[in-house]
Amino acid sequence: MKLFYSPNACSMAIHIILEEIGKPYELALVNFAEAAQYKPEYLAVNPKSKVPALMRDDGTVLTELPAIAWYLAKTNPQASLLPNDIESEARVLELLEYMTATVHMRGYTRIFRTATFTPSPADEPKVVEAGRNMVIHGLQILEPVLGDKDYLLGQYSIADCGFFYIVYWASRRANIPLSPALQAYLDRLLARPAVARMLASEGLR
Ligand SMILES: N[C@@H](CCC(=O)N[C@@H](CS)C(=O)NCC(=O)O)C(=O)O
Repeated sequence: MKLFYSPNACSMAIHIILEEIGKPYELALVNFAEAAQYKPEYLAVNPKSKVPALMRDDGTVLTELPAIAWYLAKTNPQASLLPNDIESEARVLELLEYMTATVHMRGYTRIFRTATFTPSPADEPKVVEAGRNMVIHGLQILEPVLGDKDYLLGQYSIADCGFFYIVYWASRRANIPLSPALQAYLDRLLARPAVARMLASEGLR
């Protein structure tokens, strides 16, 4: 299996899952600094120009973070990354969808890719503010799901692998303060060996 990734991108969620599973896999860097995601070599892998993309051993490619996460968890039940009942699976997918489609796409993307949301540089501060408010709202929605548990569903799951980059970016990229409960959650995830290996591999800390 080969993961197409970019350091400090949302592909880190899948990178963590692969580390948790512990089977051999390859990493393929998609260098955003060189706009590699728009070049023919990568378009042949993922015409959507996005990471993550997972190439399976038969050469087929799976895209979209929640779908890849679910696929890896289901095909590696020994890793116990997805509870084995339909209600929990639906809740995990509900969480991953909210993180990626709303908090990431509607929130963080406004903060990190501001110019794509307005033709007017004068409007950019307002776009950033709207993005920050969406992220803060997302964290307010997700914090009570965590409650006083160690992980979102109680047991560690792909939902936590997905939530990692949402809280990590708040802390490390967007300067959005975390509540004590979310800071403790981030610290708990940072202490996991699989997360530490992913960070080291991507040159992060
Ligand atoms: N809906 C996609 C979103 C993936 C996404 O937006 N990835 C970003 C990195 S965090 C990306 O590849 N951006 C490259 C670009 O837009 O040029 C998913 O869930 O996988």
